[in-house]
Amino acid sequence: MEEQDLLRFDKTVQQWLVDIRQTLEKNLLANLLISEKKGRRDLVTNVDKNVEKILTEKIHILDPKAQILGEEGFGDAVRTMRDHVWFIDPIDGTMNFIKQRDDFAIMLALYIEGQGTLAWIMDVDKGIIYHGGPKIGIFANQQKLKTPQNIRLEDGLIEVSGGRLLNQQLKLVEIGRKSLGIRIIGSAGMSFIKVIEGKAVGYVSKMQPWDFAAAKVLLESLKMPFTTIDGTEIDMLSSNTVLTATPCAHQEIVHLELT
Ligand code: 2AM
Ligand code: CA
Ligand code: CA
Ligand code: CA
Repeated sequence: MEEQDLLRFDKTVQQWLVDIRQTLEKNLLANLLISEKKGRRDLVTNVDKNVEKILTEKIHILDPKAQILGEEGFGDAVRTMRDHVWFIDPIDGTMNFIKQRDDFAIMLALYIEGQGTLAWIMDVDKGIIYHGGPKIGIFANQQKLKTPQNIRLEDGLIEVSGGRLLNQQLKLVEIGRKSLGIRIIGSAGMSFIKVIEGKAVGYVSKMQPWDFAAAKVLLESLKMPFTTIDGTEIDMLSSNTVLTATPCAHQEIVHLELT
């Protein structure tokens, strides 16, 4: 895609997000319809579904030939990364959305021929959109972002997933011990934002493609390693234990020996 088309797509999607946020604000106190997916800790609301429906319809108009992979199933059964593939996580951090009304995100990404091309993560509560791509740079709203400082694991806070920690995953516990402290937000998107802003040294969690697709574009564009926890390449069409961190901390974590 030419730079002017990238910029046009970037601007268009940002405006969608601004509009959705405004609608959400107006209706936030209205009735939420909550249902269980795989259990009482895995919930979905009518807002998750509506946001995905709206975004899917808009993408169909903006980019008619694209395939869409969305968490709530309004897109396509995507089996190949050829051509244009969009990823949608309509509400990331649904539990936070339900219980706190903050620390949740809306995430979108566009991959072309398997290459991360454009991405958006909106911190809905703060109204900040982290967006861009390798060709146009990465921004927090209008502000251009730089690569975070390359600090060591020992010198930073590590973001992890609460579910994995409760399962007492050994490597996670060890990573936590080596760091300055563990942080759990309950939204993959919000944890990725901490890494993008250089407030956390890294983030590790098992996730689905819509959980990590946008962050992979943004963080790799900022020259941050983004791999599986073993340091191998991520498969965009299956779940992965994802590790992103400063280059220094990434090496430390990949080579961590369990004692
Ligand atoms: P979600 O809110 O979009 O489902 C903390 O729960 C983080 O892990 C959230 O970003 C959440 O995304 C994600 N997650 C991935 N799989 C999950 C699952 N099975 N149950 C709950 N959260 C999940
Ligand atoms: Ca979910
Ligand atoms: Ca998610
Ligand atoms: Ca979600």
